[in-house]
Formats: sequence, structure tokens, C-alpha cells
Amino acid sequence: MAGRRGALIVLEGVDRAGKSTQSRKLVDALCAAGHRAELLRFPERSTEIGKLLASYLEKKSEDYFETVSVKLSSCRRSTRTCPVPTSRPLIKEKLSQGITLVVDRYAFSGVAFTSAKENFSLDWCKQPDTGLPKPDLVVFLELQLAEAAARGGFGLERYESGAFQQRALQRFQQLMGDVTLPWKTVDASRSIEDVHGEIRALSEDTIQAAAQKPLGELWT
Ligand code: 2DT
Ligand code: MG
Repeated sequence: MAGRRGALIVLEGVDRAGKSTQSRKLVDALCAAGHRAELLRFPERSTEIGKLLASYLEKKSEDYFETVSVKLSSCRRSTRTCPVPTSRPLIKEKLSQGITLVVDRYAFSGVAFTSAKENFSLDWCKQPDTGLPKPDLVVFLELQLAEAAARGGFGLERYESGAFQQRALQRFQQLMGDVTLPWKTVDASRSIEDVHGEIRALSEDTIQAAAQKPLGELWT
């Protein structure tokens, strides 16, 4: 139908909860059902900003906040550039074209992981992303940290320790206390297909509802 906007659907959760797998499966299923749907991910490690973040995560650089965090926020905000790949038009434009965007991590990961460091308050970390397009659905893939670690074990990246993941999870839980956001917690300990079925049903409902209402702004 002409003029129907797409929905902004975000997947969040601790590392190894299945965000990337489920995001890809959701886009495929929505497209197969006749929707126009595309995948975005933050960070996209092949882009310049993604490479900066990767070098921080791989402990090859120390400078996080100015070089990486703020740039990732402005990447999400930009109306001209898109992280995947850099030349594509961005979130608002796609949504207004009727394309549903499935996003593998968004501002919530930025805030949860940055504020899990020492000396960064949650509210302060929210500022760069305030006013971004507000998701119509935020799926939180819930998984015990022990179970997440058992899925593959941690690598050598900066955030891949139990203590850090625990702090990031606490920050996610604080963010989920915000009832003005459309959080839906999904039990990610089940099979890939079961988890997919639930996310897909939530997404179909969200796409119908989003077409009837204007896009909101995050944290305003
Ligand atoms: P993966 O490539 O495994 O998804 O890990 N992060 C993410 C930030 O520090 N800031 C952000 O804005 C976002 C979206 C969380 C990527 C890591 O990058 C962190 C995990
Ligand atoms: Mg991932």
C-alpha cells in the first residue's frame, strides 16, 4: 500500500544470545512473506568506524569514547550515510520508503557496553543517541551468561569476560526498565527455530501497527 512506512525492529542481548543469526533469519522470512525488509548491524566491522571499534575491541588502540562511541552514534543518526555499506541512505529514508529494517544491535548496545566501563553513567551514555529513530520493537534475547559462554567460549576481545558481560547485562536491565520503549523479552535458550518463530510473530504484528503511526524519537 502506498505511503505505509516500514517498521524499525531491533535485536539486542548479551554476546552469543543469537542476535546475528536471528536477524538474518528474520529478514529472510519477512522477505519470503512479501515484505520489503533489510538488515542493518552496528557496528558493521567492514566500515571505517567499524574498523576503529574492532581495533579497540582487539586492544590495538585505547581511545574509545571520542573515536568510536560518538562516531557510531553519529552513524546511526546520519541522514546521509549508512554503515552498511557506507553509501546507502539511512534509517529514516528506508523506513519512509516502506522498507522494514531489522537491526542487529542499536543504541542500547552502545549505552550498555559503554556504561559498563568505570566512570560512564547510563544517562550520560544515552546522550549521543537521544533523538534517533525510536524502534517499533526491541527484542531482548535473554540468555543466562553461563549458557551464553558455553555456546562458544570467550575469545580475546576486550569485552569478552564474564565480569564485563555481567555489568553490561545489568545496564541492559536498567534500559529495559523504561516502559516507554517497546521491549519484548524472548527466551533465547530454546532452539533457533523456536526463537525465530516467536520473533517473527512479534515482527509481523509490529509491521502492521507501525504502518498506522508516526516514527518516534528515542529517549525524548
Ligand atoms: P559484535 O561485533 O560481536 O556484535 O560486538 N558496541 C556496539 C559498542 O561499543 N558501541 C555500540 O554503539 C555498539 C552498537 C558491543 C560488537 C561490540 O561492540 C560494542 C559489542
Ligand atoms: Mg553478533
